[in-house]
Amino acid sequence: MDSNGPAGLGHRGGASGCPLEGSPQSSDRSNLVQTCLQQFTVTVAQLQQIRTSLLGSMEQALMGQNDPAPAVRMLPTYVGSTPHGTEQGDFVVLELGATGASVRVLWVTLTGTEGHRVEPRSQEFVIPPEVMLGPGKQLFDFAACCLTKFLEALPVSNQCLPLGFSFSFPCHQTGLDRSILISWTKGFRCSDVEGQDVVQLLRDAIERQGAPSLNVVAVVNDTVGTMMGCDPELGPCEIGLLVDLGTKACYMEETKHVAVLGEDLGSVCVSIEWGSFCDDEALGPVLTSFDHALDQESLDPGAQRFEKMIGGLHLGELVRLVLVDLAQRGLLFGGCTSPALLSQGSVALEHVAEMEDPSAGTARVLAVLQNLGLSPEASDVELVQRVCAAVTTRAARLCAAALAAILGRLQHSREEHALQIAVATGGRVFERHPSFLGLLKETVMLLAPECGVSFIPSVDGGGRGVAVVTAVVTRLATNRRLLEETLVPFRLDREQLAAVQVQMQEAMAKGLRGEASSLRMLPTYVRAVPDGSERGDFLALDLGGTNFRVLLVRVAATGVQITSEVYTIPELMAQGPGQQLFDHIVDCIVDFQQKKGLVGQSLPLGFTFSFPCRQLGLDQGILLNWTKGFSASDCVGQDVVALLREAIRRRQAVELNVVAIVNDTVGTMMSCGYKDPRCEVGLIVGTGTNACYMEELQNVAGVDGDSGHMCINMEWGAFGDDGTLGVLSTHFDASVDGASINPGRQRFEKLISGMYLGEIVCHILLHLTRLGVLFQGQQTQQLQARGIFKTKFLSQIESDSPALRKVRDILQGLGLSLTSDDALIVREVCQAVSRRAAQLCGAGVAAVVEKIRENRGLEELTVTVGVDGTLYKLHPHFSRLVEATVRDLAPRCKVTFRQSEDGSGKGAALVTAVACRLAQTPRI
Ligand code: 0WK
Ligand code: BGC
Ligand code: BGC
Repeated sequence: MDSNGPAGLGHRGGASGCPLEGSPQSSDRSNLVQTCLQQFTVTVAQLQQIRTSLLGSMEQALMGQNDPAPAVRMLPTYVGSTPHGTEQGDFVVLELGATGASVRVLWVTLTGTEGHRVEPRSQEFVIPPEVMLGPGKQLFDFAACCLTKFLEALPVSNQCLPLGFSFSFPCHQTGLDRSILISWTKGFRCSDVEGQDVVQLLRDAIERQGAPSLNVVAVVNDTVGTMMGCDPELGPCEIGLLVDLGTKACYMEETKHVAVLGEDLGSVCVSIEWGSFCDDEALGPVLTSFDHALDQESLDPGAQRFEKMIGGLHLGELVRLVLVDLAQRGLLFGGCTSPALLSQGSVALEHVAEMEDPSAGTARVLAVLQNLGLSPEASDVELVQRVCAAVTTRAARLCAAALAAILGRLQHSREEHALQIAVATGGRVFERHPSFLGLLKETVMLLAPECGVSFIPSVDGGGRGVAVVTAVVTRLATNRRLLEETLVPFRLDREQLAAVQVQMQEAMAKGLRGEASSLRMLPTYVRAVPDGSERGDFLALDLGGTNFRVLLVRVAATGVQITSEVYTIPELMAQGPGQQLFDHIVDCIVDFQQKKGLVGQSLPLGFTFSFPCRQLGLDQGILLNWTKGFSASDCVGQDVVALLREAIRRRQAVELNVVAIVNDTVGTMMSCGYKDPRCEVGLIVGTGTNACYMEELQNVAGVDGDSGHMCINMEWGAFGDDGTLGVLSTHFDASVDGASINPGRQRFEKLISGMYLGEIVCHILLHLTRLGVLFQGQQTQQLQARGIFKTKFLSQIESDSPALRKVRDILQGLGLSLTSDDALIVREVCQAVSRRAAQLCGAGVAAVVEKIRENRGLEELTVTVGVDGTLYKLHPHFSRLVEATVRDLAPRCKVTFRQSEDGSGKGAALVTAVACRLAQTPRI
């Protein structure tokens, strides 16, 4: 046995354990003691190595790599946001394991930002050793019993009290109220608990005890409680550091870096079970024989090696082992020991803290040693204090190296070298030891000088923090319930969708028969899709979508070539005098002709006019009403081709031959039909929405002929204007409709199309803010502004990762500050609104293709739908949801959705080309 380590008991010294002869001289003694204590010195290089190794293990564990098993566990806690101080209410907190061999029950009243701070009431119950080592059921019954005793003393009404369970052992948490114990630490060894959900065990015990109605809302580890208990004025703290009997830390990590979570849900508190850190290379050199001896005599040899060098449960024992060794080597207490000194655990943290307390002085040290049955000499005092300091200094420095590893992790994940961060500290080693925090700070400065770290002691051992987590969880649960209640009307089931399909088919039939129906089913005089023999140059106009386009379309044997220009229609013009609007259209055509060298050429022109028009012929369309934010005067009831021709006339020296007016759905169908002759349906889901399809002429009242087909513009945007969709419409939809320039009209469109989805989302966000579910209930002017929440935001927010960064950017762009919970809720609202829109659109398409199938008496129909529109094309999930709904509601139709590449301008040109071809073909 080397001279610098613990010796076996009893084979050295006299009856009272004192040596027979000649202790070394005091100077030698001091050097020999110094040599012994040298072992506890950890160099900066060793600390750096420990830091690096710990950081490596942390990142390995975060990435979910298990081979080899990481030396530390990184356990997500499901706590996603640091408190924002608005938490309110009364909460019961049960602490098990945070305070060692005792259970602590607290009553915490949170008063939000306004209220004054209310001191928690608490009571501590010592756990009998046999309960700490006995059956788990007994331990949880003991805890439930403590709860009952504590609450009996309080004037609690019988309302159900939210309880936060602080359980401070390594656990796999699978939810805010579900946590599986991995292994006991800190002297606990109850049976039948490891591998169990400790929340369920507590709930069962509370039930067995018949304790007053307590609702275990959340399970929290003491480090999380410490971090969450951080005074919001001083914090927020993003690291929780606990050195009590055990030691551990937690910090806020980006969820996308936590493999088991695997999604970008903002940040989550991850607790680091670093007590088990034991990298031989890094830690081996600093482990002393005293550490090995302590480990061997512990309940869990080989486990929690790092904790056994830092935790308050072990510091006293380490000091004791060194004192015994030094005494038995005659370097202390005259070589005398005492039964107390020789008995494990006789030197506690409190003793060490007292003996190191500079203000306590020699007297206190002597008193402690005498209580241990020793008769120390004055010279022993200084040596004993040095032993204490050696052990605790090492502990503080090792703890600092571990903290520096977290700082390194955050510097990395936040790409912030000069990290500024607040650390909440808790635990008796911090509270009781005079210099532990100071040593730790000093060492952190050494290891991470670039970081600005502030240390904020937790005020009441994390109890308040656990209550805050419980409050946050309760708030989140309430928010979830309120969110569900708000969004449930948007979650349409198959039955509701099938009902929409049937109602639409009925409205189609009525409209075709010319009966009263919200679907006008307008004949378009387009009887066939192009057959590929069309040729020539054509001008096309495309008005009614996001952009107004003028196109030159060259149809040749080799295909179709398009050149186009985009022009804007200012809102003022769209809502101004009709004459001004059509003059502007002609101005754009002239500008286009000049740019493309077409001046003086009178090319046949096809006009895509995406508004409801009763067509009296291919080149005659009476505008029935405006939609989509247009309301130009003196147009409704007019033939828009005539209006265009008048504008051309007003602009002398312009020759234009307007041949056809088509709806954008028809243009889209024709454009896709040019490549795919099965394309017999046109669908637009953009600013507005609508569909057309090839109907049997015999079914179209008011149009001569009963053979062949005609394309019908359904104007399905107006579906439900007769109230049929009333059941589906929510008060948010009613608000959007009420605020629109055409209230009561285009109800189906207002549930589906791009002009309105953003508005619907905005109204829901305002509603949820009023309920306090969002943005901490802070109403903001910005969101009140009409049209502020663009529909394109839905596409951006719902496009998978990094969803939440996008949500933040967008809402911060609107001047809103938000938490990650807010971001998640906003995304869920967007998903609910767009999903409903896509499903309703799918129900509409299902009605149309089923109509065609029934028209043709087919068992199975194969058909293509030509689609255009920004929402359908750009939203990440919209098209897939539409297609899935059609597959579900029209299983006997094999439907291909073909996105139009060139827009409906090409379609308008093709309709014009067909008209020109037919005009040249002599009628037989
Ligand atoms: C592009 C078509 C145009 C149609 C538009 C609809 O060429 O005729 O009106 O799509 O989509 P929006 O631009 O309204 O999103
Ligand atoms: C436990 C941790 C706990 C820490 C401080 C450790 O022994 O494993 O879960 O947070 O002690 O109480
Ligand atoms: C119009 C339709 C058009 C659709 C898509 C609706 O508002 O009434 O004619 O097809 O928008 O642009």
